[in-house]
Amino acid sequence: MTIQTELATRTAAQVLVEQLRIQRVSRVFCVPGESYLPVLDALLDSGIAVTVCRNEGGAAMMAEAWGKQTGRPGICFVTRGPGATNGSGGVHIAQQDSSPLILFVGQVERENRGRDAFQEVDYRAFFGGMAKWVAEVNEPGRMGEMVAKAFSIAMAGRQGPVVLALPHDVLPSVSQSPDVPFVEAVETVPGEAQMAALEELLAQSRRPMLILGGGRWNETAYGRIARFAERFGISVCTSFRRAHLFDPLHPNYAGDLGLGANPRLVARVKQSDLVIAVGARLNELTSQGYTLLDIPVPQMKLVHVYPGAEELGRVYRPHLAVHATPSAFAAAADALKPPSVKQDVGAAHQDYLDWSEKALPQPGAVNLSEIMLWLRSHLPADAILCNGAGNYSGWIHRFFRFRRFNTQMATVCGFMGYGLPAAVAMQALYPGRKVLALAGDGDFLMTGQEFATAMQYRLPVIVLVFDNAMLGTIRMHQEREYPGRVSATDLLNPDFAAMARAFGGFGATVEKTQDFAPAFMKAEKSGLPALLHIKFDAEGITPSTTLSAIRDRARGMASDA
Ligand SMILES: Cc1ncc(C[n+]2csc(CCOP(=O)(O)OP(=O)(O)O)c2C)c(N)n1
Repeated sequence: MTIQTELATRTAAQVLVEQLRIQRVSRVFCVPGESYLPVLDALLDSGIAVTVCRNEGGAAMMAEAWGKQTGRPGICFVTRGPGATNGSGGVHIAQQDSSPLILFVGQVERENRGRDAFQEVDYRAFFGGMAKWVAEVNEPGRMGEMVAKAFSIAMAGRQGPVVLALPHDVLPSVSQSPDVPFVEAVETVPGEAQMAALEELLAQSRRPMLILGGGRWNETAYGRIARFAERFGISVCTSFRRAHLFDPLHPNYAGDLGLGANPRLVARVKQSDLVIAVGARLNELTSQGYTLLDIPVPQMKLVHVYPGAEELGRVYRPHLAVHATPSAFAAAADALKPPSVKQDVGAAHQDYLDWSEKALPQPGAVNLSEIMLWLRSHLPADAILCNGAGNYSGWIHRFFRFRRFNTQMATVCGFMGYGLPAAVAMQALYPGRKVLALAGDGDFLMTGQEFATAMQYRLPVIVLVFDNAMLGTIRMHQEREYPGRVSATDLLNPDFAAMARAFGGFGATVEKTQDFAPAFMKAEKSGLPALLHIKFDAEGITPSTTLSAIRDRARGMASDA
């Protein structure tokens, strides 16, 4: 058969899958549906691994995590209305976290569009405000072009999600679509004049501060930005859930901005005379509820380096706006000449060490800061920690140390249920590395069924479920605003360890701090997907305060009023 006849007899689904191969996709995540059977069939002979998940929410989170980690779109396939709506969480995460993701969704036959046909959804309306691009491939002959475009858009500038709908009748149709070559992400580099202006600003600054965040980093840029900070004597902090962008034990590290940030760090940033934000949007949590920098004109000089032009000036008026990827900026910063006098970064680093060094007391028999301290000394530096949302994550932020690039996998948008799917994706990506999922009790059961996916693919993730028998974060807000009035935040939990065992994995319960290390080592030794059910006292609601203290304070304030 000649190439010409092969091309002439391909279906649109085969073109799609060939395009994924050309884009060097090695794995896709899905929940199957009858709406896209031709794609599932084409995947069989493609050499692309398929991970079948238990819920589209989990599948889309896995794909998002893949994209966040690799910088190239994670790929997720879901069926029509039920699949697409279940999977929408992954699209929201990819948008807020700036991760490249392509969600392929089934769609009704073209001739039935608009009839409210079985499971029909208007995807442009549904995903319109979240995705960078939503389209339907209505011409089989344009499949290759559309898929390649999805890759370009998802990876360009500020990365994000793309949704491509696949009408049922298009997929098996013969397609004359030509293949499209491998798509590289577009780099934007800082101009010489901008770098000269930055050099000037640095020469004048006495209290400069780098804030690192966002996507479009790589290992090389990670090394370069550290050298830049070192050569210029600049303190460095990381934005919410991007702590892995700088080695916390580097003498220039000043700490992690986000939920539960060190007040001394917050004060230091507020008082700096030059903030250089690289890749960070300075979102609501990083900016401490938009209080760190004045809006629209910050109190200090702001150099904002960002890969998407539309972000520059959207919230903050920068003194110097640099439309560049963090990796291109880091390369250019390497070439800058440092001033003769370097600023002292020692005090800021000491503040960080003082804040995170030692475990704090906590009510009850389980101390989460001690567990974090044990993990940080026990785990290899390249271990990946994935988590969802909940107050338990405050102990990770404060006490764990992400010593390597891209080892923190958590959502900027605080999406519950993210930890396990992200861990499954990371373990599939890096079979030889240690991967942990950390979750609250509420958090875990949002996507806990993906433990079956870990079992199915023999992915030995270790899940830590921190169980305080409540939705602690919301309870904390409740006690603050409606003291003593507990509404919808108590949980009656299952025996999580038994649940893990029922799935075929390893499960153990931890009720005392000293039981954690042996249980963890047994979990490692099992070689199975494992779960440690850690029961701790609900009183210890954050690393630094208790529920009763919050309630008493709120009552005191109410009686003062
Ligand atoms: C998908 C989703 N639903 C709801 C919320 C709101 N929310 C944030 S934290 C939280 C409670 C988390 O409870 P748990 O997992 O038990 O952790 P804890 O706060 O007790 O440590 C809720 C409901 C959210 N962030 N994400």
